[in-house]
Amino acid sequence: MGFNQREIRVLLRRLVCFTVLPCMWLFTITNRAVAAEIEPIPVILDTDMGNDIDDVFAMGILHALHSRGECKIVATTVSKNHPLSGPFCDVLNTFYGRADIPIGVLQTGTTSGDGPYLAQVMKPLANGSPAFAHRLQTSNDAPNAVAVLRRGLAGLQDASAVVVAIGPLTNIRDLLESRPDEHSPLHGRELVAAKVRLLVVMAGDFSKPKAEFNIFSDSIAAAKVFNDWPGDVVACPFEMGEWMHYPEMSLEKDFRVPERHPLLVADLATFGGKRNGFMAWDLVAVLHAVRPDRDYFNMSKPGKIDLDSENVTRLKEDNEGKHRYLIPRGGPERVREAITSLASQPPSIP
Ligand SMILES: [Ca+2]
Repeated sequence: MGFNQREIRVLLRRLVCFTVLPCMWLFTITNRAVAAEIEPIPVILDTDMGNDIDDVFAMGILHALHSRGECKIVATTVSKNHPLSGPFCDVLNTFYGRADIPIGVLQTGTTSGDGPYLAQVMKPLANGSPAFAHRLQTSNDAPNAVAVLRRGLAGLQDASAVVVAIGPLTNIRDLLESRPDEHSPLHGRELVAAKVRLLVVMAGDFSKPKAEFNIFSDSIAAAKVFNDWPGDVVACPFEMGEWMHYPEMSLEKDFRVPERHPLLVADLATFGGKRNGFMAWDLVAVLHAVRPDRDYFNMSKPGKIDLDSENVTRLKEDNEGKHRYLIPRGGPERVREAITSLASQPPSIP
């Protein structure tokens, strides 16, 4: 039995309609779904680099997540007004192959001490050359942190950014109160409402009535942020660092390349070789900021975080509230493996 030309055309048309087109449609939506899933999260890190060692490793983790395509570091801002805090961030950005990430520094912060490792890491070698490559020589040459925050946010898609603050909340408060400028016609709070989908802060202590460093170092700023931030806030409180220690074994065994590693030099300067690991507050905050949906942690009920007269943080539960805080979930092994693998991941340029 044969087909005439008209019958062949009808058969071909049906073949295209019922097989080829559905396959193309399925291929397109599958590709879109995959693309949406792997779109890197734009992240802004605000750090008091120089006060504690965990900021150093948290920044290392963030760069590892950037290298893996999970996030894109849009800007680094510094909430510690020390001349070497900005250059130290430049060292880490450069070490990980991203010297072009903008760095902003506040000029009148509440913590300005030398800290344990800034001078040691930035100390030149015996021949006078820098131990680690960097361009920024002093924080005084860096632009103001709020200008960098505003410029970074203004260039992002709406509701896309995650801001992670791992120091006193001075810059974050100043961002909220910032006025329209050449970067955006929006007031700071409007700009945040438009661009930021999540603020993660290492702040507070919900397990005992105790004032935590990032809160009491600038409690006015902290209160302002908890009262006025327009979107969702997740706090990584002090007790998460008690639960999650960065283990000594990782420092000894995981860092193989290159020979001089700024994370290890900073760790050595901090502990003088007597390594016992350290509380990983800021590492937990950064991990949650980029991977909020991995069930690493339990979450409190929603509510509103307030400070009392002693700067103790408390969450008043409210189903409509936008604040939550992280709670340990079982044993620390799974999170410990994630943070040690990421912190020791060799630098690479994606
Ligand atoms: Ca910190």
